[in-house]
Amino acid sequence: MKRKTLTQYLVEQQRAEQALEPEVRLLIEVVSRACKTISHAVSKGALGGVLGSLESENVQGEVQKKLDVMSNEVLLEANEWGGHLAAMASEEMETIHLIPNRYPKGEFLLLFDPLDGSSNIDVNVSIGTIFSVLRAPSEVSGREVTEQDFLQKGTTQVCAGYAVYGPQTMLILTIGRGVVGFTLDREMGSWILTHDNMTIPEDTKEFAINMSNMRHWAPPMRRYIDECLAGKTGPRGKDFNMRWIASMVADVHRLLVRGGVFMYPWDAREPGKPGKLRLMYEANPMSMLVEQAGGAATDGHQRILDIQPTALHQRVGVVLGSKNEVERVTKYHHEG
Ligand code: AHM
Ligand code: MG
Repeated sequence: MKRKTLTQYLVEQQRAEQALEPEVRLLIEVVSRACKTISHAVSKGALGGVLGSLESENVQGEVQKKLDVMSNEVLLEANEWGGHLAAMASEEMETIHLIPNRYPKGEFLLLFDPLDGSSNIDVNVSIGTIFSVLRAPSEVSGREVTEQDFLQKGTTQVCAGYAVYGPQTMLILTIGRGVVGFTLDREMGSWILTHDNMTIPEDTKEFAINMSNMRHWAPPMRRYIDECLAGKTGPRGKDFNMRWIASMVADVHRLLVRGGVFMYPWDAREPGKPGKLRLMYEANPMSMLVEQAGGAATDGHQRILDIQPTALHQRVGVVLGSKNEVERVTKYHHEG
């Protein structure tokens, strides 16, 4: 059987009811090509001299790994010249990156976490790249794009996806018509459609959370996990399994393949921050993917995609995955 490539999939989508604009198709092709470059560097590890940290810190005060910075540069360079973007924003950069004047500008805004799961780089555990695409507000033509133009709700995302660099390198994508997965064929250098119509079952017996933070959680979060841990004889009447990879891409990938619920809630270590994960680079694109796969995503109180961002690097609590579990966690938060 002849396998479908990413390009074929995108061309078909473009032809089907004009579901994909040509500029977005180009954008996805360019991002996926950059992810191949990053995948190659990741797989070389110590042989490529890419492991370890730099002296620098990013805007959130986190020490930058060599691969964080390299991946950021790969994505910027790949996307600057194609004429499809108005500007970019990255978890690793303080402010937005404008398209240099020597290149034509397009209608779209690209946001990314160039290398998610940084703490796993040096220990050879799966990591990834997450991206989100917005349409620039129409009034930007004729003026410079500003940070404010990026502050759009997740519901306005045109497409979203991630690449996961694991035992296989995969690209998972939504253009708002379900979720599809491609596996990188390293010999051919092409992305092959291997996971058509990825869906998340409504129920699950598996949760993902960093349990070492339990003592810092709010009471509704503790209640939910306590009930899961009580097993068959507890209020849930079933045993739960737990997984925590500490790379959101890899944890979300597992949900898309076999269901589950992923949580990074608010905790009392930093009471002023709503959570650890970033709304624009992590929570919004993953929430779009999860919803498109039939799951749900909230911050414990409201749908993540409905949150009006107020800052580019805004943080948020995250509860996403199998619908019935996400609804339960959210209900517990409403009950207080
Ligand atoms: P990063 O973007 O700096 O790598 O941080 C985000 C990562 C997520 O991928 C993961 O879910 C979380 O941080 C793990 O955090 P912790 O080490 O606190 O368990
Ligand atoms: Mg990240």
